[in-house]
Amino acid sequence: MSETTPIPAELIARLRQAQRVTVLTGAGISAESGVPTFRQAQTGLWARYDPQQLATPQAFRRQPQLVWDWYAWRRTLVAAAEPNPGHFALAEMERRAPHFTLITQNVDSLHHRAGSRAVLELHGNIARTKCSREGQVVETWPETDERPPRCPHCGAFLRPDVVWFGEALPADALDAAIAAARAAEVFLSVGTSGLVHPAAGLPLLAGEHGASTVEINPEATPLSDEMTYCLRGPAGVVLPALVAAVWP
Ligand code: BV8
Repeated sequence: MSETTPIPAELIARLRQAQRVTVLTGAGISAESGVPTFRQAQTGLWARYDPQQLATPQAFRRQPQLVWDWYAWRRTLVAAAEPNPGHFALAEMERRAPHFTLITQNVDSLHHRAGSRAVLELHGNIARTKCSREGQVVETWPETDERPPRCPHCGAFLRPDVVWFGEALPADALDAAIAAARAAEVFLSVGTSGLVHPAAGLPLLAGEHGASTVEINPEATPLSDEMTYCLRGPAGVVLPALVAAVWP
């Protein structure tokens, strides 16, 4: 296991007395659960596809079956995954901090499965399916060999209920995330490359409003230089250590 940064005593003190704690997570927190991150080379038959090209309305319009099959493959990966100590540490933090908000870019439900309750899903959830025309969530549809299946109400293709590149984020989740970033005394940015907007702007917004900001990531990101602290290490190791140090 690579060396992880020791946790500064001043961060422990700040987090212990913080009333409002906000956390943003990205694909990196699910890496130790075996869910490939968004920019890690994809495996198997998906290796030749760039997720950034597939996760778009254009790709779905051009190749609906390919995009549907990609998400079906990712749903099986996610279904086989278990929350890891990083997810559980954030569920514990939610129980300990007086006011706690968890914002995630992930679409894998692992925070919910680890016991986190108030989760803001900025990019939707791969377990939900919606009509590509009317936009409403569809729970069941007639068994069919056709891929994608069709909306039982209007006949348009069904699609995953996730936010693709070029699509607006759910306004209520984004508004709540912005408010939680502005109000935070401590803001943790965990397992995100800080490349995808508007999520990547949240840590900077928190810092501009006086929060102590903490990046938890084995690698540096474009956000690193703006952060108050950078804890270099895997979320599954650093987060449990942080929670144990702050709330022994
Ligand atoms: C929008 C769902 C406007 C689908 C995803 C400026 C402002 C606003 C928009 C833009 C802008 N500039 C460009 C844009 C457009 C675009 C964008 O940001 N492009 C980028 C690439 C330049 N943004 C959008 O299109 C957004 N929409 O702004 O709409 C609008 C407004 C009104 C009306 C119409 C339109 C929509 C973005 C959402 C895209 N959907 N996901 C799906 O999952 O299939 S984003 C996708 O990337 C995932 O959600 C993923 O979570 C996210 C970000 O990636 P990360 O989570 O950071 O994962 P990544 O692999 O990149 O990094 C992993 C990190 O973990 C690494 O740093 C690694 O070191 C670290 N790590 C690895 N192991 C560990 C670890 N960390 C800790 N522990 C470990 N063990």
